Amino acid sequence: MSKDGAPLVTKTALITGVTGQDGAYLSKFLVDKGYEVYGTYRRLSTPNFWRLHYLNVFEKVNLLPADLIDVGSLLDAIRISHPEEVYNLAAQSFVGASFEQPVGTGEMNGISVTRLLETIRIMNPKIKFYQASTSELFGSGHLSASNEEALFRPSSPYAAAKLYSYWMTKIYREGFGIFACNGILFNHESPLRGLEFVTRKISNTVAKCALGLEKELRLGNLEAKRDWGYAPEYIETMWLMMQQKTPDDYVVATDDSHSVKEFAEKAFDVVGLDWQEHVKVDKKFLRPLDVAYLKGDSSKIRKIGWNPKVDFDGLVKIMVKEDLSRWERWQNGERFPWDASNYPGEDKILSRYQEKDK
Ligand code: NAP
Ligand code: F7E
Repeated sequence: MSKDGAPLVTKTALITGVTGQDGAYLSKFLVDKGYEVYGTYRRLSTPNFWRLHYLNVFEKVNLLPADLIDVGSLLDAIRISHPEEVYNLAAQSFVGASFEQPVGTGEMNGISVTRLLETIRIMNPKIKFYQASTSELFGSGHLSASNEEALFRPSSPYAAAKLYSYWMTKIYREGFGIFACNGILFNHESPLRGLEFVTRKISNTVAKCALGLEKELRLGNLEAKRDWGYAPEYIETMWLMMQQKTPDDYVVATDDSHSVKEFAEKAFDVVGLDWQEHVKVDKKFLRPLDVAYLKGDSSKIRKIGWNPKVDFDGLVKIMVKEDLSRWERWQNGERFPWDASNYPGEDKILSRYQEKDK
């Protein structure tokens, strides 16, 4: 029995991309439900388990080395873990980088998903499969909220690759009878978000500005609008979809949209600073193509019991306060698993498609 007296589930799940934001939150969520959790990670020269440590779940996850590009490692991951549910979260997840590495992104976010679906079809077609699809599928040109029926107009190599894997997931469901779902998740953020994504870039830099460690926040397209939600609430929908009688695709969103400028303004407000004194526009952060506006219509997933609580203001506060507290602890000599203290910032990084101004 769990702490609150509810019976514990005794299922086994395999999560690909367990070291990422969603992988870490989903691991904790499933471990708390009583799942036996296996997670794949790829070999890196420096281990990257800080998020699992941060959530105190590292010891409870069984780690399996695997790269989605390498079919043998997928076969072994399934053979060793015997999962009932596979959550495919591993991806090259940064849209900006997909313009610089379009081939690798296509391989990783497109073909690799078919590789994993084939592994499941051949080894055990009863395994349920969750695919991390994305609001980027909707792309440019939408003026109102997008639901599951909205048109897809991908505007990046990232989105084009994810569109292929979205369709392959449907094809394996309809053609081979696999329980396969697409979670079409809009942007979801948290203090565990990667530092290159705009929300965490803002919250981290705002915290540093508040402590006098930084003066400027350099951003690209301030007018872009996104439907930003809170990641720990979003990962619950992944599980929820997999517990339904029939597999299906669901949009997950707050159904509200705000600009990058509004995010920055609110974030500086949290620490009592004026955003206009710190934010500078830098062409380096403009993409060859950008999606101007995204807003979701998540009525379908709400009908099966999803009820998120954190709104835009709440999200900005959570992120800024957590980054502020981390920098304060760090300045006081405390050492803990965390990414920002080792991050050089993006000034160090040159762009291949946008020459740095001479
Ligand atoms: P994330 O923090 O960037 O995590 C991505 C994970 O994929 C990391 O564990 C990463 O490993 C792993 N990975 C990358 N390349 C790999 C490879 N070749 N082989 C094996 N693993 C590899 O992303 P996230 O925000 O958690 O997103 C999870 C999934 O949801 C992704 O598929 C993303 O595209 C999708 N998605 C995200 C959002 C969002 O707003 N967060 C919205 C819609 C969809 P390393 O730690 O080694 O890099
Ligand atoms: O950009 C603009 C940028 O990189 C958001 C991924 O999780 O969500 C994410 O993709 C917006 C874009 O996220 C900067 O041009 C302005 O319009 O935080 P982002 P994303 O591209 O929306 C979707 C749903 C996913 O599936 C992806 O995996 O912000 N922006 N200035 C900037 N963006 C960044 N990164 N850095 C800037 O300086």
